[in-house]
Amino acid sequence: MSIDKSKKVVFSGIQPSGIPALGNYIGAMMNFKALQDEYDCLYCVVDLHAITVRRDPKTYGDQIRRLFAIYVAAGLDPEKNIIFVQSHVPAHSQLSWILNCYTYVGELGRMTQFKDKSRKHEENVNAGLFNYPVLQAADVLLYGTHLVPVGQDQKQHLELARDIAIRFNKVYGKIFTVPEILIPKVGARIMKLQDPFHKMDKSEVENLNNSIFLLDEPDVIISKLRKAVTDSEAVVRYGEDKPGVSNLLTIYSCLTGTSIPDAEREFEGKNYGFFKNAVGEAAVAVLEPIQNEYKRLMSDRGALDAMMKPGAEKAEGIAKNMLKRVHDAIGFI
Ligand code: AQP
Repeated sequence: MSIDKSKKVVFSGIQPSGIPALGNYIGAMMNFKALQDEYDCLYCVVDLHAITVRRDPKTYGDQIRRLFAIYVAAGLDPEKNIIFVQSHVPAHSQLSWILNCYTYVGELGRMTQFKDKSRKHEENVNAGLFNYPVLQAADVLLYGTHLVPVGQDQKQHLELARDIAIRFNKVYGKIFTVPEILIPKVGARIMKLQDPFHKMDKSEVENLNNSIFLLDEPDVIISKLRKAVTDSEAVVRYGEDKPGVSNLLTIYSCLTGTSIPDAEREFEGKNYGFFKNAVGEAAVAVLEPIQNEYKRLMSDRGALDAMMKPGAEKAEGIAKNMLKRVHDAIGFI
């Protein structure tokens, strides 16, 4: 694919910081898939972002490959989309440095993810963690992106990316497209199964029953959903007073394409055991085919690595042009 000027451009990425969780799938990947026919889409394995936390060099390469394979297995077509690994395109780091000079320390210090992650990784509050949103701005702005499909937690970062683009354009003219943020109406924040007040993460380590990982075996998926926290009302209803049940209803609704009111009607008079089983079956029905395709792709690492090349080359071609425009605008010789 090359960028077709008549189509809008979509960019998004996921960190190879573990096996994606159901939250990543519902909040981000399902939208990636839905957009691929109508837009020119770039989907990135953001491996530079993920090194804000220490990674084991012996396993990091495979973690990156796994996420790439999951993208493809989940239905992102490498012919239709530009699917690539961030570190294969040096322009991301290069533009990131430049944009650092158009971003204020005060803005970065206000980012809630920086505050949360600084608490979570007290022993390694590195400058990369602080500058993370600037690299994200570079990712998006390099491709003239119109739309960025993300979950709710990324809204603040993308608002900053918009501010950086507007600020840069004010000085140098219309260099960057100011991107719109595309957050799903339902499923933008899937919560932990055992603690529905906090978002489900792929880097979950404290309690593995909190997250469903896309490569969990079907019996594990069913068992995690059976153990999900609910309440004592025994009525399948969506409401602020029912965070556990509402989270499960959201998962069911997104995975089956049933609206929340229809799902409530479907489970009227049914007990929580029945409801949780149905959510488990819906998750297995969606994830099992992805897992089978993933296994097939991972069985031939050579072919998988070769699949990464065209995406990186196409992305690099577009990114280099934008970087040149930025350099010219600034006055580099
Ligand atoms: N729980 C979620 N519900 C809906 N969308 C979510 N996203 C993440 N969690 C949820 C969206 O997934 C995309 C990729 O985000 P990421 O790579 O930052 O994933 P993560 O699971 O948040 O990352 P980690 O490594 O597990 O880090 P932390 O410690 O932050 O949890 C984004 O579009 C995101 O919105």
